[in-house]
Amino acid sequence: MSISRISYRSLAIGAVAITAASVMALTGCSSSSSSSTDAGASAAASAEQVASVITVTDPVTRSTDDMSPVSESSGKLMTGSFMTIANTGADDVTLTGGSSSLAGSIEIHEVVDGMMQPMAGGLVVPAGGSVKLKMGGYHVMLMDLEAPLASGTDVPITLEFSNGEKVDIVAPSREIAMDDEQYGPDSM
Ligand SMILES: [Cu+2]
Repeated sequence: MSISRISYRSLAIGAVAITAASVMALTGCSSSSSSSTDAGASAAASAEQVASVITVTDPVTRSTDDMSPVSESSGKLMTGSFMTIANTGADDVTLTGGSSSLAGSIEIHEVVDGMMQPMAGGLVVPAGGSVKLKMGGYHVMLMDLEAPLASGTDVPITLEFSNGEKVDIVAPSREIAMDDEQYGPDSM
């Protein structure tokens, strides 16, 4: 059993106890019910927090050009975002999807035999390990771009993980060759 599960359980018990106290205060004639309600609300908010085990480094997005793939259904451009995702937790965590204000939707892709395809089960980030997303490998696919993506654009992305964690990143766009394995800040 992990430490985080123990703390969740104790938080949940605390929230129940405070809720009961609030009900008693409301049903009685006490004038201090407002402070009890505030305590219950903050305890509930704490119980909803997710232990943070995911870190994302060196995010970057490929700016679009005439090599960029186009959605057959919508006719809109798509492009990939690349980064390194690390998991400091004791359990594997899966990148399941995400969203971006610049894209209609987001998919998690892998490249098999030179063809990219969605990963139905998401991308597993192993406990205590990391996964590098890169050209020709795993990537976050920004589907149905609202507009062509010029180099130097800040691309906001929210990544969603199987442990309930949501990570907001900015993956600035830059020109990346289709066969470029070097895309990090050091190679600019
Ligand atoms: Cu893709």
